[in-house]
Amino acid sequence: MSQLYLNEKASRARLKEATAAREDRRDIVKALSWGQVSRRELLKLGLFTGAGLLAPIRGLNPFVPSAYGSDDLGIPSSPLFGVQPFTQPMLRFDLLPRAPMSPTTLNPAPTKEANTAPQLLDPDLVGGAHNQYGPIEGRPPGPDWAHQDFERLSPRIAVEVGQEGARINATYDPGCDAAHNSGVSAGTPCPPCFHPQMPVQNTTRLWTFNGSIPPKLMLGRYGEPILFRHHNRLPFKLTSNGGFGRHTLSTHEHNGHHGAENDGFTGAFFFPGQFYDYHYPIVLAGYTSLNTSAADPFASGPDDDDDVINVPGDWHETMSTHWFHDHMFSFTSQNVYKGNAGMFNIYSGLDRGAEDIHDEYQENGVSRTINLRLPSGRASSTGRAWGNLQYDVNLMLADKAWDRDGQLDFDIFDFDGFIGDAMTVNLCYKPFFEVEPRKYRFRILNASVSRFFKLALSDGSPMIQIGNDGNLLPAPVVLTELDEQGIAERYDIVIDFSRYTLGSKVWLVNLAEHDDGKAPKRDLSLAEALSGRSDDPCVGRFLEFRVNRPLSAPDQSQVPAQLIPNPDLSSIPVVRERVFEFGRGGKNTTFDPDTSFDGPWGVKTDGGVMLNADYGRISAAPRMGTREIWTLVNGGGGWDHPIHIHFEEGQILERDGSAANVSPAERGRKDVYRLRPGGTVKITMQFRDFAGTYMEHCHNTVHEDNAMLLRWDIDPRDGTGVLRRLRTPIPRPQGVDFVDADDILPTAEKL
Ligand SMILES: [Cu+2]
Repeated sequence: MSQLYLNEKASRARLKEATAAREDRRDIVKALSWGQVSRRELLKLGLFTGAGLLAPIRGLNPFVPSAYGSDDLGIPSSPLFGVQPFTQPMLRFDLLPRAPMSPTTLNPAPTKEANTAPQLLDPDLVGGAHNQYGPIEGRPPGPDWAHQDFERLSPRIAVEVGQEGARINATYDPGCDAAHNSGVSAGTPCPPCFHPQMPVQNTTRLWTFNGSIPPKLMLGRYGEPILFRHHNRLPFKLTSNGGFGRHTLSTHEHNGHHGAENDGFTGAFFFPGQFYDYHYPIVLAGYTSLNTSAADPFASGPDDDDDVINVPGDWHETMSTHWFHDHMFSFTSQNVYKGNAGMFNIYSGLDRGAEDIHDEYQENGVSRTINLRLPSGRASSTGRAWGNLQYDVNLMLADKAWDRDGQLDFDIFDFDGFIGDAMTVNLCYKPFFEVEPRKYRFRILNASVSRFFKLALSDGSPMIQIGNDGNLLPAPVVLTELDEQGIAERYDIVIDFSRYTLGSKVWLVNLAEHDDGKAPKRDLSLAEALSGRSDDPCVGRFLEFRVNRPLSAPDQSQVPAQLIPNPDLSSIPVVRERVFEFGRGGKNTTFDPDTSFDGPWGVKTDGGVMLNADYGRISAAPRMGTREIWTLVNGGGGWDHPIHIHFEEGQILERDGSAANVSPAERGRKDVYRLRPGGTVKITMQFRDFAGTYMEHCHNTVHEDNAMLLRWDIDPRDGTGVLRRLRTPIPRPQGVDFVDADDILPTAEKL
C-alpha cells in the first residue's frame, strides 16, 4: 500500500520534490491564516479543485503519486533527531492554580455584563491606527451575554490563565508527588519541546495555556462555581503566527452545562490584549426544576472534610471528565493543534477523587453509599478529601507533525482532515509512565485534528471502561479493545496493574490505521498493530507502562457494578424531532463576510439544503424546558463524522435504526456521536436551565472549519413564551457590534 508520509527509504529526488511541495502548501496555509486569500480565491487560482482537493500540480497534492514512480505519496516524515520511543517520562498535566474568590482576587473584579472599560489598542491590532480604544473584556456586551444566574451561582474560585507563545514552565505542578509522576517532581523546569532531545518550540509555533507544557488541568467540584478569566496574550500582529493559527480565541468548556455566554460560541471571540470572563457554575442539569431543595445527598459535591454538600438538580446528570479548547470560527483545527487544549476534572459526591472515603449511611433502614471509590488516591495520606490524582491520570492523545527543524507544523492536503505522523501523549513523544501494581483510572482524551484511535493493551488483557465523554457509564464495561475513539471523545478506563509482576512492562497500543483524514482506513488486529508493518507511524505502541513502583499502600479503590444510571426520561414528552444530515456539497447562501464560510462541508436540517456554516443563521430553536429527539445522519462518501452537540448531554436511542446496535460502552450520556461511514445515530436531549446561542458541528475540526457547523438557539426564558430572536455578535477590537440573524430557517420557527 501507499503511505502519506514518506519514510527514510524514499529517494533523494522524491524527498526533494515532496519538500518543495510541502513548502508550497505551507505558503497556502500561511496565506489563508493571514486572511490574504480565501478558499474561493484558491479555487479560482486553480490550486484547489471544486471537490476541495489540492490540484494535482507540481506535487502539491500529496495523494497524487509522484513522477518518480514511487508507490509512496508525498509528505516528508517528521524528523525524530535520533530519539527512540519510551525514553522520556510522560509529564502529567500541570494543575491550574485555584484562588478562592474575594473582592480583590481578580483585578478588575468580574461583572455580570461584560466589562467594557476602554483601553488603548495596540496599532498592530488595528492596521497601524493610533489612538484607537476598545473594551478590556471581549465578551459581547449587554444583557444578552450577561452571566445567567450570576448572583445565585456567584463564583467562589478564580482560575486565571493566559494564552501565550511557548516558554519554559517554571511552576510545574502535577498535583502529586514525584513517585506518581515517573520521578518528575513539582517545580521541575519543563522546556516547550516534545522530547528533551528534540528542539525547543518557537514562541510562534506552540500557543498554549500559560505558554507552557505539559497541558493544563483544572479541578472543580459541584456546588463551587468557577470564574475562568482567560487573557489573550497572543501577538497583536495577525501575521506573527508561525504560518498557522489565528490570534483571536473563543474558549469552549466541552461540554459544560453553562449559559451560552460561557460556551465559547464560535462567533464570540476575543482579541490579543483582552480577557474574557467565563462563568462555569458547575451545576447538575435540571437544577432549576428537579431536586430544587437539594435534599438528595447523591446530588452533591465533596466538601473539605470527607463529607458532601448537597446541590440541586438530577444526580443522574453528574459529570466527571471535560476538556476545554479553542472554538475560533474556521480556525479551530489550527488553534487546538497549536496547543489550545486543557482538561477539566469535575468532582462530585459520587466521583470524589478519594478512594478511601467510606460513606455508608442508613436511610429508611436501607444502607446507601455515595462515594463510588474509583481509583484516585487516599485522603488519609494526602489530607485531601477530593481530587486526589496519584492513581487518576489524564492522558491527552494527539498526532503531530513537525518540519525539518523540529518545529510544529500544520499541513493542508485536502478538506478531509489533517493527520500527523508523530504520536504524543500529554505533548510528549511516545513516553513511559511508571505505575504501582494496582488499579489506575485513565481519563483518555482524543485531542487530534482528524485522527481516530482504537486502544488496546499490548498483552491483550482487559480494561474496564467506566466513562464515555463527560459521564460515568451506568455500569462498567470490560473490553480487550476499546471502541474507536473519535476526536474530542473521552474514554475513562481502569487498568488493573496488580496482575503484573514488579519490573514488567505493558504498552498502550493504537489499532486504528489511517492513510488520510476521512476515517480510519481499518482497525488492525493487535498482532498486526504490534508487528511494526503498518505504514502509519501512529499505529502500534505509543505509551509504555513500567510496573516498577512498589505498592505504597493497599489499593482501596473499587469499580462498583453500578456507576451512574441514566436519567429516566419516560415521563418527559418529546415535543419535536429533527434530522441533521452531515455531508459534502455544502453551499453558502448568505455570503456574510463576517459570519459565513465557504467549504465543501455542510449540514442539512430537516431535509433542507446542505448549508455551509454561518453563525448568523439560526437552524433550530428548541423551547426552554423541553425534550426533543434528534437524528444525526452521515451523508455518505466514506467519511466518519464525530458530531458534537453543545450544552446538554444526550442519550443514544438507536444506531442505524436499532437500539441493539448501541454498544454497552456508549449507553451512558454523551456529547460526541460518531456516525461511522453511512451511519445514523438517534439521540434524545433536553434543553434546560440556561438560554442562548449554541452550536453543533463535526469534531473532525478540518470539517468543522470548512464549514460543517450550525447554530441553534434556546428560546430565551423571558416568561412571555414568545420567541425572541437573539442577535449575532460581530467582534472587533474596538468593541462588539450586534446584527440581526442573516437567516432563520423555517426549522427554527416556533411550533
Ligand atoms: Cu466530519
